[in-house]
Amino acid sequence: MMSFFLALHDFSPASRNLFQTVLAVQFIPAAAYEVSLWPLPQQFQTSPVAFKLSASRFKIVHAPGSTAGPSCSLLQNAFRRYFKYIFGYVNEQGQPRSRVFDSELRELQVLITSTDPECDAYPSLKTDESCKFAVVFLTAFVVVFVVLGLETFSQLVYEDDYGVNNINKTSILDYPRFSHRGILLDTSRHYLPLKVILANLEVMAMNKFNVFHWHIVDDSSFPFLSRTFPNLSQQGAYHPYTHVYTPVDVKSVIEFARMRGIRVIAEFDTPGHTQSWGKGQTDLLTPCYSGSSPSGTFGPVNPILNSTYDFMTSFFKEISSVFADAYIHLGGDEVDFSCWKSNPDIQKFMEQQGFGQDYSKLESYYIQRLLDIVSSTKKGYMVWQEVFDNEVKLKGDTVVEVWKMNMVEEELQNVTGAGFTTILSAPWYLDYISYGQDWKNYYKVEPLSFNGTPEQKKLVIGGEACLWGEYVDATNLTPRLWPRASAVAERLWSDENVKDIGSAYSRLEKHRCHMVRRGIPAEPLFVGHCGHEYS
Ligand code: CP6
Repeated sequence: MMSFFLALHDFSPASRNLFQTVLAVQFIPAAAYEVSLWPLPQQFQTSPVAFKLSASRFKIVHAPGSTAGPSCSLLQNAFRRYFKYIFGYVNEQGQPRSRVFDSELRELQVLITSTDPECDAYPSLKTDESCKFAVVFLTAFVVVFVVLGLETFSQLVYEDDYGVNNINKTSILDYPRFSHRGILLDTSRHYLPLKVILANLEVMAMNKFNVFHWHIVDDSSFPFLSRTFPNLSQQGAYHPYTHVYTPVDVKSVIEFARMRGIRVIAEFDTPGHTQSWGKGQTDLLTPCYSGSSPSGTFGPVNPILNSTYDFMTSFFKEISSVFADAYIHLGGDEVDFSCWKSNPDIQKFMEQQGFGQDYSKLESYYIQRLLDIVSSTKKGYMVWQEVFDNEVKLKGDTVVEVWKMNMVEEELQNVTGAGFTTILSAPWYLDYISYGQDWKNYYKVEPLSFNGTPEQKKLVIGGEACLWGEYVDATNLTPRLWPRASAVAERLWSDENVKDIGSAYSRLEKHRCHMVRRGIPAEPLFVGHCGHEYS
């Protein structure tokens, strides 16, 4: 058995967001052996020296002195998961227990250095992500970075020509470029079964995404089961029992995500995109008029009734306790003014308020009151860019999501110029499909290419790949999302200089095979085959 030099690093607060793996004594750069990692780590050195891994002897263990131990279920769970990923494919009869290798790696020791390892904590924006590993040692400040490090470790393991698992001497120091790396899934246009959501959270972890933006309700259906207003899903879901997310379902999504260092940010989009809300809550939506009488159809949330704000107060009180994240996404996009314009009571209100014919002022009036309601629940909020564009007064910690595809750079410049943090989703609408390799367009995006001071650039905290649900359900979601979203994952994780398309292609092709081998139906990039197919 091989002995390892353990490089222990003190993690000062400034370098908290690193993880590091040190595999061995000395580094031999410019490896002949071609490893394939996705997303590419910040610092990484490998050598042709390889060690064997045996399923019967290799163990992931807690290092002596680690501040986390076997009672940390998040870590135990991750150890088990990654052990299975590494050895799950080995034909057990093919590896007799007595076989001994010249150089063998028997342990990966996991060392947590923080006095508070945050084992039961819910991940937050401020959670630093970094881990450091040497094949033998995986060091991180708090436990969630170990999960990221284990993923990287597992990607380093490869099967040699004899079907034996190997890992090369490698040293990695890693941390993300952006702290908000999200995927938006839409469960309103089509209901997504729980197991599809969980499976995709697992793939998100493989790609080091850390935010699940859950666009949970919209015009089409209201699958969220509210305890306070059960009629919303009773009337507004596609089916009141089979097509809803119960409080227990939501809890299980949040816990499954937490185990993987992923935050769950729920979006309850108002005042537009709310047709389904109206089915179970009378007087919430604005009655539209044709001429002087109601037409029987409804528009956005009715902003002129006190009952609307009473409802929102109770509703968001519940939401703020069901969803653990410090942020709620409040939507605010694409409000259609035609119904408001048709309604005589709204016209009267516009006059009283002195809004003239500017219905964006009415929208702002509503959003302003809603924001005050949500602030009183002690949550922060995220909004789509229109809310900022309409000059609504926002709390300083508001996150503005830039989604419109025109004038993206100007928008980033304006939002950050006003001092707000922002995330970018405009270039990453994965529901848009076309012939060919569109992942390259996602990959080439440089989120900081707008005109702005260094302070402004710091306000761009990340981005999201969006998969809107109009043409997507459980049958096609996973292959449509992966590996196309993986391109976004590397853009948000790796250094800005990591942009060589050729290198990305060959690594992403292997990463896609990696996902397929783990049971994920990720679609191919182009012609070719996966190495595991013939085994
Ligand atoms: N649903 C909601 C949508 C979209 C938005 N909000 C959307 C708009 C344009 C495109 C894709 C999606 N389907 N609620 C906009 C944020 Cl191209």
